[in-house]
Amino acid sequence: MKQKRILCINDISSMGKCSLSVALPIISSLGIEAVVLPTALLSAHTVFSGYTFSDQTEEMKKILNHFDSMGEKFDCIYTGYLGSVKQVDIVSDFIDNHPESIVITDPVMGDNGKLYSGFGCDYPSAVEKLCKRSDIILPNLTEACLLTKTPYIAKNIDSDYLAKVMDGLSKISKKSVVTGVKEGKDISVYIGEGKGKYCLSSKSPLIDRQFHGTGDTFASAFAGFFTLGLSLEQSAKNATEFTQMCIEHTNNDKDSQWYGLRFEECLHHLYDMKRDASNN
Ligand code: PXL
Repeated sequence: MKQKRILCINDISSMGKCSLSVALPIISSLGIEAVVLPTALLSAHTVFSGYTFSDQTEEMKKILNHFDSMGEKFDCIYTGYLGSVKQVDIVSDFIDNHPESIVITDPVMGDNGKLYSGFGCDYPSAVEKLCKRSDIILPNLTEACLLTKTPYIAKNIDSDYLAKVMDGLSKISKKSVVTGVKEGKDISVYIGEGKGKYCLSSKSPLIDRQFHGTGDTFASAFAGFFTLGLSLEQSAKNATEFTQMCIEHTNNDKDSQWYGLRFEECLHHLYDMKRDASNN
């Protein structure tokens, strides 16, 4: 079978595992070629104070033009952290010229009800334009609220509130997978596939500790499984299970807090999940 190929558009943070340093190993572990397009080079992710930031907008244009001059095609275009409105436009134009690709967008822009530092208040509406070009979007609840202009609620989410958010997302993208929905002592993932059509994908006990890079881990695993041909539901389940394993493993290490998930020691589970999928 021809090897699948994903174009991963995301930043590279030297320290604090997230973005490309998570996407590359996860996608490669699934046997997929990961072609990486860095949007920015940071010394550490933006939750560390004093991080350095080198914007790669000009380089991105040159790299994408080079790919196009070679006639390169991608099974999937998976986007994460984009540094600016301008970058969103560059990526949107590239997507418009590549209708053959599945487009999976993780609209990385915030967590815990807040925009990440470095993004202006015009950023969510630019990301909305990108989401409208996507087959599937993978927001956390904060990002879902920013996209749908719904006030963020941190916990005890009820069904009316959830219906409002999911219906709002259905106007932006055909399919969405929303992570980080806190319901009582649990944390859930929901799948939306049109107005009034949403369902619970998974519910796990909430570990009340902040882990960095969980969204990137989930999105990378999801993009990988979906590109391999698994259904939306199964891709979301596998990505959740893998992320959960990484969280539990990291939770045993009290010093790991801001340095991201200890996903490296869990990568072999991806191989098992892929094998189980092909045996079914
Ligand atoms: O994990 C999301 C993410 C990606 N990239 C950068 C970040 C963050 C979250 O803080 O700062 C640079």
